[in-house]
This record gives sequence, C-alpha cells and structure tokens, in this order.
Amino acid sequence: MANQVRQTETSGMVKTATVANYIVERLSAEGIHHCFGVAGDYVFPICDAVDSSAKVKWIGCANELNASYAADGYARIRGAAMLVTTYGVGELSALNGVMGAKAERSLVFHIVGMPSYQNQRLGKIAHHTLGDGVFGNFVDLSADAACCRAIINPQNCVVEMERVIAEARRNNQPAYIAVPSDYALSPVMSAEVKPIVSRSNEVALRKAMAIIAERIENAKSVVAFPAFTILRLGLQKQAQKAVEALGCPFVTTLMEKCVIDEGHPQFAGMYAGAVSDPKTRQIVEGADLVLDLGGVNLNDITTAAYSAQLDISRFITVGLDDVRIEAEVISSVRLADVLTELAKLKPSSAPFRGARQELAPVTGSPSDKITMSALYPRYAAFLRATDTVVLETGSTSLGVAPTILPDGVRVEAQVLWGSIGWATPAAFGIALADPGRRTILITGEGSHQLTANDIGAMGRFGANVIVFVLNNGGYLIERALEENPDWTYNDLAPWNYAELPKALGCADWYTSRVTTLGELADAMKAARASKTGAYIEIIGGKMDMPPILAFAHSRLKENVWRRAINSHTPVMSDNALIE
Ligand SMILES: Cc1ncc(C[n+]2csc(CCOP(=O)(O)OP(=O)(O)O)c2C)c(N)n1
Ligand SMILES: [Mg+2]
Repeated sequence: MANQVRQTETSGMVKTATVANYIVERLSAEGIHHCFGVAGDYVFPICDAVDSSAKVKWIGCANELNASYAADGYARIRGAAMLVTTYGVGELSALNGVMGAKAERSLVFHIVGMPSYQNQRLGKIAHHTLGDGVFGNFVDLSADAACCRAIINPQNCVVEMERVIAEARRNNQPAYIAVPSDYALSPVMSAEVKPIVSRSNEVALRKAMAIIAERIENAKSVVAFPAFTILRLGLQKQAQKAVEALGCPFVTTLMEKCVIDEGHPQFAGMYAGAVSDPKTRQIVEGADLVLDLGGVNLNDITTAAYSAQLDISRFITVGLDDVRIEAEVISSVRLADVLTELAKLKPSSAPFRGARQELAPVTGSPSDKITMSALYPRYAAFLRATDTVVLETGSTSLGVAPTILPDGVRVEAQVLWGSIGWATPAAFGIALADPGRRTILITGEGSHQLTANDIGAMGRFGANVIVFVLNNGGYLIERALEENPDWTYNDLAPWNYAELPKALGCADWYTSRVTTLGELADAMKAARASKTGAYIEIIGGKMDMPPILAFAHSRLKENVWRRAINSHTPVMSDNALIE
C-alpha cells in the first residue's frame, strides 16, 4: 500500500497512500519540481517521498540557510518552492532565509519533520530538543516566518494542505508545514475538498476600477510604479500592457529593476529619492497621481536614506489583494485583475516618450586596473536578453542599480531583507528553476564567504551559473558608510576565491582571477562560451566605489545615513540627503 498511487475523486489531484507522499505530490501539482533541503531522521519520510517521486527531485544543499535562499530564488521564477528541513536544528538554521522570503513576498513551502507524535505524547527526552520533553516550542518561531501554518496528521492532511496552499498563494509568502514522523508514514485519509483559488470580488473590482479611471482622467500627470510583486507573480507582460494602455511614464526602484525593459519608450528612469536623475525625480514627485502597481516598498535603501519627497495622498496602491486610495481600502481585488482592466483603458493624451536609455560607453584600455567606473558598463555590455542577473547586497547592487541594462534581462535582488550571502544560493535556485536562461551572479566577496559552499551544489546539479566575485579586500559598503574605513571588523580572511570551484567539486568549470580590463574581457568571453559554470574573481580597489556609494561617502560629515536609519522621521517627508 505504501507507495501505491491512486486518483482521488475529490479534488481531482493525484493522491498517494502516505501523508508524506501526498504532500510531495500535492506540491508538485503547484509547479514545483525540485525540493531544496538537508536531510535528518525526523524528516526521513518526507525525504524518502521526494527521492522516490518521479516529479520532484531532491536538491541537497550544504546547509539549511543555503537551502532556504535557494528555495526563495526558485520560487521567484516558478511561483513556489519546496524547502525541507529537520526539527529544531534544521528549521532554525533556515529561519533567516524563510523570513527573507516572507519580507520579499516569495512563496516557499517550508516542510519540517517533527519527532513522532507518539514520542511527543509521552514527553520523551529526544535529540534536537531542549531535553525537557517539551515539543512544539520551535513551531511558533518557524511559523512566524510564514504567513500560515499547519501541523499535519492523517485526518487533516488533505484539507490543511488546501488551506495553506490557498493562503500562501493569496499572500505570496511562505507556509510552514510541520509533520510528525509517524504521521508522515501513515495512510492519508481522503476528504471532499476542492483547491481554493483567490479571485477578485466582481463588485469590489468594478468599484476600484471606477475610482482609478476617474482619478486618471482628472490627473494632470500620472506616473506608474510597477512593484517587485509583479515579478514574484510573473505579471510582467500584464504590467507592461497596462502601462502602455495608460501611456504614462513608469519608473522603478532597485527592487524592481528591469521589471519592464529599461529600453521601453515610457521608461522614465530609476527612482531613488535624492539620487535619482532630476527629470525622473520631477516626474515622480511632481506627479498628480502615482499609480503603485503591486505595493512598492519605500524603505531607506530604495529612497536613498528617506530622501523621497512623496505625497501619499496622490498614491493609488494596488496591492496583491486590495486597492488603497487615501483612507479607503477596497478588499478582495486581485492585482492581476486590476492590470487586465487597466490595459483596457485609453490614454487621454499622447503617450509619454522618455529619452532613449542607452548603455553606458565601455572605456579604458586593456592594461588598466579594474575600476568601478570601468566595471559596471562592462557588465551591461556583457549581459544578454536571455540572462537573469542575481545581485547581492553590498557595493555591487548599488553599482548595478543605476546602470542601464539590455532589454530582456531579468534582475533579482533581496533589497528589503538584505541578508548578505543570499545571492549565491538564490542564483543556484534560479538557475535550476529556469535552465533556459543563463543565470549571472554578481556578488562581493564578503557576502560570498557566508554561502560559497553551495558552489559545490551548483556543480553537482549542473547549474551553469556565471559567477562574478568582486574581491575588494573586505566590506566596502561598510567602509564607505563609516568615518573610519579601517575598522578591523570590515576586513576578511583573504580567500583564494578563484580556486574555490575546484575545491568544491566543480573541476570542469572555467575559472579566472582578473586584475586588468584586458583580463576581464578575456574572462567574460570564455565564461560566456563555457558549457559548464564559470567563476571570475575580479580584483577591485579597497576604497573604489560606485557613484551612489561615493555620494553617500562624500556626505559622511552630515552623517546622513546614520541619521536616516536612526530617526523616526516619516519616509515621505524627510529630505536628509539634499538638505
Ligand atoms: C546576514 C547579514 N549580515 C551582515 C550584514 C551587514 N552587511 C551589509 S553589506 C555587508 C558587506 C558586504 O561586503 P561585500 O560582499 O564584500 O561587498 P562590497 O561592499 O565589499 O562590494 C555587510 C557585512 C547583512 N546585510 N546581512
Ligand atoms: Mg567586498
């Protein structure tokens, strides 16, 4: 009976005999074909179910934190991901990554194997506990990193899986699913349920659209702000159609870089408060109506230390599940439906045409050392429409942010949560999620040190990522934001980065350590041609920083950054950077 598969007449889903098999099969029906994790005895039944599944492949990671980041990356492309960890030690190691997925709206199903219900009931002293016979004391911690939770048993399995899938989809955030090991092996009990799909309430949608259309009609100037959630939900085409129907300019922050091509004629630039191009700033801050499509996140990073001058009363915010217009909240309205309705509107004036955004010129001669002003235009020239760029927190993301990238390039970054180390495993998950595109990881060496061991997993599972590691002798972004750039806490152990792939089992990868522009050009060519992964260590200057960081550095005397992050000033009115 154990592995027997039968068709259910209830939800129409393929259902297996055990709870563990049912969970794996049900999640594969959500489009998930890889499961990231680290095995452990309490979670063996789930691991076995994955390993014996024809639909889901087990992707063993070096540790649970890496696995959680990889799952986040995968979910950003596929819409959902599966992460499997063991009780206590495993799930707690994954917490940072799952919490990040919650912050950044990435749907990770986090499945945790618990000690058997029998042992829990008897209060036995067991490994991975505090040795007090108490169980369930980690559930709240893990569940706080999710938008919903379920503790599964054979009776509730079918119903609870539908509930958490629907809730996680509604919010596009993680779900926590804990399964005691004996229950995981028990036969699942069937139940009459149908999958729940979140839909807009027709009346609410019509009401929201009537107000939006009227506000657009009466506005002298409109700007659209397609949010990062458009990427998470795979709504890029719908967002582009909506923006084209409106004919208005659109801008992005670093969080949604390239959500619509930067070569699009309506692109009005990257918005980052006081460090925006003045024309972009005027278009956003002077607009009569800001149409926020998906809930842009105006945090200290995206507004350049809260330097935005935005009047929230001019915003219409279309969330994932509601529309906000000043004090009014219209619930049960889905973002996808609003985009479809917006695409039916007609522009009242000629469409906006911004200045054509050209790639920056590539300058310098082959024997020159690699400076940041020479490096970022080279990334832009290197990238192709079929590339997905994964950006790490640090000086590199601030360098790439204002660099215009070719049409078709997709960018993923963890701007709000900003946990360094994220990008390396996230690139791994992204590469597995979409092998049809080339994944390009751009990271600083300090961040890379946190999670570099999953380069090994990339090689093992054939994820042919091109990795650029900027080795600038420490934490440049932190040196730049401190009066004293020489604090020893910004120094690092000097690794031989270019030798890592070989040591980590990627002997067939192309690797190179480059110090001049000529060497970089050769390495980029070889990396692009490689059929395996490629790894390029770029030697940069200890205090050579990209323009946005240099700007913040030059204003250190005013202590802009510290004032901004420690103040209680509202986002919308602080003008710290330009005072
Ligand atoms: C998990 C975590 N720990 C610490 C930090 C603080 N932090 C932000 S950027 C950074 C340094 C990044 O250095 P590196 O990757 O070498 O990039 P660089 O700025 O030098 O180019 C640190 C330590 C963080 N964001 N996340
Ligand atoms: Mg560095």
